[in-house]
Amino acid sequence: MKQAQRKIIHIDADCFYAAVEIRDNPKLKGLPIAVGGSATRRGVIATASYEARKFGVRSAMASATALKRCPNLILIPGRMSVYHEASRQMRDIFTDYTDLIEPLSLDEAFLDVSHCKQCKGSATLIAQQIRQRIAATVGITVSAGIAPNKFIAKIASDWNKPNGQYVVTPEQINAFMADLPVRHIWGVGKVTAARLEKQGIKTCADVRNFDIFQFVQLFGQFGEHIHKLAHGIDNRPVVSEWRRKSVSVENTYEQDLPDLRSCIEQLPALLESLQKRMARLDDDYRIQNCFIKMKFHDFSQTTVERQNTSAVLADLTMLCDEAWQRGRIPVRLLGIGVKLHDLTEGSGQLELFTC
Ligand code: TTP
Repeated sequence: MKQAQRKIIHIDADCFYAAVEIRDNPKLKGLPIAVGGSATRRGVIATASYEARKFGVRSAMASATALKRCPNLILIPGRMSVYHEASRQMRDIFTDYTDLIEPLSLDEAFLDVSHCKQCKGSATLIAQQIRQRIAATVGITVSAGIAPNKFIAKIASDWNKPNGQYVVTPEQINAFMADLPVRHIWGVGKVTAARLEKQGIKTCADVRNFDIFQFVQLFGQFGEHIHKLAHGIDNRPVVSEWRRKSVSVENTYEQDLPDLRSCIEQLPALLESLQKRMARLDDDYRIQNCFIKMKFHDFSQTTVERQNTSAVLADLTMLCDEAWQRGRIPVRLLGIGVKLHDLTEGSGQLELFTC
């Protein structure tokens, strides 16, 4: 049976740590900066701004070498907790489009948007929107590759870096792959590239001159892997290890909701948005209970959560009443949500005990 065409987006932030530092200290903009350990303590560079890269400063280089190449380099110690927060904000945006998210590192992830309904289902437009939202919310730029599989999407995200995106449609795969140097194939390092070159193989088009049996003879099982990827074939799914704990929606009102009745009047609209989000969950989730969040005019905030409640109007109304009684002043924000039980959790352990 023919597999349905997948739509994969690979998102990769541009000089991630350095971009976060520039965001938090705009005076650094346009200057050669790097995040890394001190040269006097044999530190290494984690990443460098594009201005520093012009001098040959690279990730994993000794900071002492980097300073030799670029004497005006501004070396900044890393702030991991800030990078983690930026990463979390990015992921929050991804989850608005799909739950099939496979993070590769703090600043990089695959998204399978094959079933995403936003932007009329166009992966190109979804990527554009995600990039705009990250720029507006996180304050850094990211690049994206859009393709029918992970392998090509990852290569494509580098094509228009920084702050750009590149699309490879199914029809364009052949042409896109032909000129691609074999070193771009995942798993092909310097040694394999040299071995391939000995056989006169420099590009994916050269690989395609061989049939798969010849290739397996020459390079063993790895040859099959190279041969498939050189044809742009990669059926690896996006594996999302991350599972949701809750789903929620909220709204900040232009004008405060003055009393309990006006809060209750907002519940049906919120419930409708929540149900839309819940419809995107897979079958392995069960609702544990329901909660409501209320932020009052004076910015104080309360959350009410009760066991055995569900995403139905009657339960929400009861929770809303309870939340309101805690403040009894106008409300600026109202949110509702459900806590989830994940049936896949602990399934590995079960297998250990079942014969
Ligand atoms: P990368 O995505 O490899 O690179 P980058 O985001 O800095 O730049 P580019 O625009 O070329 O993608 O790495 C992401 C972050 O991971 C990077 O900002 C710093 C960190 N990192 C290290 O700490 N050590 C390393 O050797 C590398 C490669 C990255």
